[in-house]
Amino acid sequence: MLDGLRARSPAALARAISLVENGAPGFESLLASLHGSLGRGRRIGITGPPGAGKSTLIERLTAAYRAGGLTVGVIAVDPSSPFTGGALLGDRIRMEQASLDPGVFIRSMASRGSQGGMATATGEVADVMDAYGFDRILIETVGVGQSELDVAAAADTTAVVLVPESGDDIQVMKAGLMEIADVFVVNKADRPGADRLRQDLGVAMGLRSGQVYRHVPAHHGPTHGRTLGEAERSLGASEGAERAVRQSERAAAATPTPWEPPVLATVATGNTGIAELVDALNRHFAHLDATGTLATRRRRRLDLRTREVVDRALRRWAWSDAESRRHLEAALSEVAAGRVSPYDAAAGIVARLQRSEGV
Ligand SMILES: Nc1nc2c(ncn2[C@@H]2O[C@H](COP(=O)(O)OP(=O)(O)O)[C@@H](O)[C@H]2O)c(=O)[nH]1
Ligand SMILES: [Mg+2]
Repeated sequence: MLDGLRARSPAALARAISLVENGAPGFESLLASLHGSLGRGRRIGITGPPGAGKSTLIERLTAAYRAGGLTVGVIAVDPSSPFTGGALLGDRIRMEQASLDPGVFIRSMASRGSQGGMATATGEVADVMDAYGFDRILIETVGVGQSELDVAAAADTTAVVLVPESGDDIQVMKAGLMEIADVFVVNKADRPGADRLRQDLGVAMGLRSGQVYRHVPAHHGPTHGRTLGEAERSLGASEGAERAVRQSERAAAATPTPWEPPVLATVATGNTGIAELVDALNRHFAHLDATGTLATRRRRRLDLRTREVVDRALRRWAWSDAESRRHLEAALSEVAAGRVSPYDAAAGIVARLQRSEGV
């Protein structure tokens, strides 16, 4: 399989992705072998409510990247089954037009990954695509819950797609999408209310960056944007004002300019605003790179991945043990009868594992 991947065989890629997605025997050693080839591809999360036009945008983005000579891997994460979900079936039919091109590979992930969280499974499939050599890896998720936010967190750049239909802006604040957005896309800008939504998002972003600046010392006068109490504490009773200003200026120079998520308008079906979106994604990546945030994000990703692999190994170890399963079965009728709590039953199983392995 490794040879096939190195030879850039699409069939080997499809097999490798299935192996990883299903957590089939050997998938972890495959991923371990690929680790040295990672880091070329840029991972871009496209998230937002169902029907916002994420798939249509991805199709347009893919076409734009292909026109620029870049190859594209697409991962569509959808909790509904690809065989029953009508919308996803629609996606597939439209996406398959792109997949006739060998520079594009599209994979729908219906399962949450049998061996762990959806975010981990998605990240592992993205690794395979990265190692294979795709320049851009686009990950579509429906932005509705924590697991989707986790998937988005696994990307280098996250674009949040909204539409000028009822109350998306409010939904965004509630769902935590505001915090993860590097780029906002107001799609269906051909519909009424698009300008209003862009304005609202702009105002919300302004409020957010206001909070960011509150922690950056001001150049002229230390109290601007902060409470007097805070300013006094940071100044100290004996410090001269000039010295405080010099310190503020040094701190401001050392703080990289924060990224302000742009709010773009697109009409995915009309191919409008796509070049601007490509440009915004490029600018964000350049910003990540220049500020060292890219390395930080990727390091955090590897930290999470390593922890997840440990968790997975522990789960496998605990439940592959026949005694653990027997202990659980034996305890269950007591638990069901209300005589033993699940916590006591679990403690018994853990204690037995510790004894048996001499932990
Ligand atoms: N009017 C209009 N419709 C769009 C636009 N973008 C996508 N659509 C339509 O919206 C529907 C949902 O699009 P889809 O890409 O499947 O949304 P997803 O669920 O976010 O992936 C489809 O019927 C698209 O043709 C747009 O910019 N304007
Ligand atoms: Mg879709």
